[in-house]
Amino acid sequence: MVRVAVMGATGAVGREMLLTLEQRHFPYSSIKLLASERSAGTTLLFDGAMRPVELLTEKSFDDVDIVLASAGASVSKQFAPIAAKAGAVVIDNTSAFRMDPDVPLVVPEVNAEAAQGHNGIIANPNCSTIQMVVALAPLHHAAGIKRIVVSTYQATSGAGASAMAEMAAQSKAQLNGEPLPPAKKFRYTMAFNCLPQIDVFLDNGYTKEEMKMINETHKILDPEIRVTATTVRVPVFRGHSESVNIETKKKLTVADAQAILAKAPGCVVLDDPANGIYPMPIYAEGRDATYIGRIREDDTVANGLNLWIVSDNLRKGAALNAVQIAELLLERGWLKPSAEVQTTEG
Ligand code: 25A
Ligand code: L14
Repeated sequence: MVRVAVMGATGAVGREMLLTLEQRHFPYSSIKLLASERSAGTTLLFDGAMRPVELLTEKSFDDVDIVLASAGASVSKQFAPIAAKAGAVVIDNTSAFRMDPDVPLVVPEVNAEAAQGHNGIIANPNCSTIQMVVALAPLHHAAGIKRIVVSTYQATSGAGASAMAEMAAQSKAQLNGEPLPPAKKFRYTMAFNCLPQIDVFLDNGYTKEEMKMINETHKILDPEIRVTATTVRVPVFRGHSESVNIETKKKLTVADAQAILAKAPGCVVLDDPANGIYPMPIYAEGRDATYIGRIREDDTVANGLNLWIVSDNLRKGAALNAVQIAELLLERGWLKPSAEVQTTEG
């Protein structure tokens, strides 16, 4: 039994973390809901009881074993090291530590072993990266992926609860023929639009979201794979979709890829185009799997495949992956930092 804290418990991801812990009967002995002064003093329903939301402070972690963090990168940068120093393991859902060489970046279906080497902080990858590597790792192990070209169709919930509310209000106004509320969370109107920008632009012309997909795929799966990405926000509340083109060293037929993915952990093949069967965000919403369909050969290169990959960004893309990492630490006895294990044993 472990003592759990959720940092950013009132946000879109924090709420999904609580729901996921409850649904999976996570063996907690106590639970702490942490947020900013905006929501400290309110309550949230968790596992059959109303629980108080507490203000996050440096003293929040003294009686905590596992922290699930999703209060933004700046909050994690400030508080994750404090929590780790207090003896907790932080599973951090923000971008703060993902590319830190001392911090494992973990998708349990793909690189569970990496979690063992933690020093008190484990990073949860970006939502778009997670669903892509869950689907591509089994194909990479079978045939060696050389190159990935991905375009994403990302839901607004990735930008938080207020971003979802902004799109809803704009949609309602548009359909009622009223003036649209101004864009705040997004740079332009999100309703009935697509925005080819997620996060800020970098010097190389890519957005930060695009570079996260590239760099994180290298860290989790294989630094040798060449990856290029275009990330686009679409007017969907929940569920990211991805059009993915891969080139492999060995030939994979459509049937090969379907058979490999049908057996792969966390993957569900929905690929029967004749009967209109393919993954969609409205189907993935609230579910745990990564759904793969529209698998077809790309005959413009030697060994090319196209795939359509969909998953719930708040679920496998964030909360579920974090809870799975926590379950992994418990199952394997990896709660202690690896440095401490070495000191005590050697
Ligand atoms: O993923 P998000 O949505 O971006 O959330 C990030 C998380 O990080 C926390 C934050 O807590 C949130 O839990 N966080 C951010 N900075 C932090 C810090 N410095 C921090 N935690 C600790 N230290 P929070 O306490 O800041 O925010 C919780 C409430 O405050 C609202 N809010 C956010 N920004 C605001 C603001 N209020 C005023 N001004 C701002 N600038 C925040 O709104 C929340 O109520 P919201 O966007 O999260 O939700 C708006 C309404 O929607 C409800 N709601 C939220 N999620 C869901 C939901 N309803 C149904 N389902 C959901 N999944 C909220 O209850 C609210 O009514
Ligand atoms: O890096 O706005 O985990 O949809 C994931 C969601 C970055 C922002 C991350 C979004 C975030 C992104």
